Amino acid sequence: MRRLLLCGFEPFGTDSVNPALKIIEQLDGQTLAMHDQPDERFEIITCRVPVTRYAAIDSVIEAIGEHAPDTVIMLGQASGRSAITPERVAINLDDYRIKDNGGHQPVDEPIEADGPDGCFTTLPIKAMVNDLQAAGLPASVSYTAGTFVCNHLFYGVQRHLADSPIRSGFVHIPALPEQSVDGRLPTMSLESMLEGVRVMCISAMSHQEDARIGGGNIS
Ligand code: PCA
Repeated sequence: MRRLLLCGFEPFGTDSVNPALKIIEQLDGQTLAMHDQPDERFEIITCRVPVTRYAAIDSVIEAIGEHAPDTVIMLGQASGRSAITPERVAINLDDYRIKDNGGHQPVDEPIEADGPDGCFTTLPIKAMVNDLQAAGLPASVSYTAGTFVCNHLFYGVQRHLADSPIRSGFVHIPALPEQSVDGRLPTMSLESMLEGVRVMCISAMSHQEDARIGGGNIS
């Protein structure tokens, strides 16, 4: 059976939960059917990722070696976002506003000395956003994954898989309602995010080519 590796970060900063971790815990071991091919199923395997520079990349590279997936989707929380946002690009820069869970706080350091400035996702992100929106879920392409550990992991995994047929990319998800009890952050329910991640997994496994849909930001 084909396999999709779904990676989710642990809690970090002042948060005691991370929706990414809750999602991978619930989807671990599930099988899903491809678009329009109910008989063809694939399995979701998962990887719990520490919010620590380099250790995060190592944990996903190890899981890729162990499970030989077709596709890798990495999930992280982006507090303040109100939609599910597949990321277009990772940049070769660590600039942390807070310490990671290992106590590191690099300022303006490259992730890979002499590595390329940026790496693009190899997931069909416009098709994924289209499928999310068709399912009634708020979604848009994001053109920055930030400069903290999510971008760091995204960059490291894209570099590791640069010459591989395995497709990979990163998706930021909003905070959970319980992370915004003062109502200051936009949130999304765990049920909606679970549905969204299922939709994205099926979409990524089903679309060999990305959809050609106009988009981008003007700002
Ligand atoms: N979000 C952080 C790191 C871990 C996570 O879930 C980020 O956006 O960099």
